[in-house]
Amino acid sequence: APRRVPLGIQEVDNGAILGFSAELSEDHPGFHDAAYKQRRVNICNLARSHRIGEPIPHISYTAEEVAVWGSALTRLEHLFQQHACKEFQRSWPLFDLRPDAVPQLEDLSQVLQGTTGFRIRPVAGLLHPRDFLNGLAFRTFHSTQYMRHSSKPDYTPEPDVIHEVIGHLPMLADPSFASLAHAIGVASLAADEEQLKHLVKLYWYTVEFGVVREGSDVKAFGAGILSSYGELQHMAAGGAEVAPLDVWQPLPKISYKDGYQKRYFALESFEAGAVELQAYCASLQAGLTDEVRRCGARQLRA
Ligand code: H2B
Ligand code: FE
Repeated sequence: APRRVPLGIQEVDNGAILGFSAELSEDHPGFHDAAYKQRRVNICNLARSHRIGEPIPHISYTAEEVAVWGSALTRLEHLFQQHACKEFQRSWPLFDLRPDAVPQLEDLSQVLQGTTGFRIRPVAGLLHPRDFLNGLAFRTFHSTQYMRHSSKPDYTPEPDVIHEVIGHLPMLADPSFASLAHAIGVASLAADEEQLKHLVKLYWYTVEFGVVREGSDVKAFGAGILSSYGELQHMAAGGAEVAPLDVWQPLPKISYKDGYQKRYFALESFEAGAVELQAYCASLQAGLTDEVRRCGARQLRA
């Protein structure tokens, strides 16, 4: 059957969870912790039963979870002034994040709606890439609500509430960045499987691991950098190559497990990045700009 293109966020499935969900894999830091796994099941069930339009369920975080949150926040915050891009720093105070309490997604969603109109929808784990990107088309960010395992406070093999809130939300509150994320989302609606693979890479090397030029400096805007103390230091220390992003060129394979990135892709600005992404996205709409589309397809095959 042909794939049904969702017409609204209600038609985007939030139940297709990849990899981890509540059943953790053997190499997950919480694999041997039965209480942690039960906690995950409970929080995941809340996400599964959430309906669009309802408030996001309130979670009472435990003292242990608050401690993990607080230490991540405190350590990261010290690095932002020097290494986070100016858009991130401008949005940061809006969310009023404090080390002594894990913020509630419902409150954060309200803040976000007042800036770029993006809203948060809770999700049980790593969502299927097509559904995740489709959500962005409707200005919806799917966010997990559980905390990483306390034995590895600096590491998580999957998205958790620290990654989503500290890494993603400040950027989504920025109008230029929000339009870039929205452009990727809209393109995903029309994308076939091959095009989707490229979009997932574009998302990965911008929204997750992107850097942006500010004069002669390179600053982080990707959530995977900004929510990881180790990755941010790695980037700040010039530990990786920095290449310009060309949306038409094939991008390296994504790995969730190879440690820090070996190469970052840099935007000249979010405005320029959004324009290029929109051109690529337009080329995915069959018949719209044949010339551009052929040129894009040729480059992607090369
Ligand atoms: N799911 C969740 N819950 N958070 C993410 O940040 C996320 C996701 N990112 N699914 C997506 C996939 C991304 O890595 C790309 C589109 O695959
Ligand atoms: Fe992410």
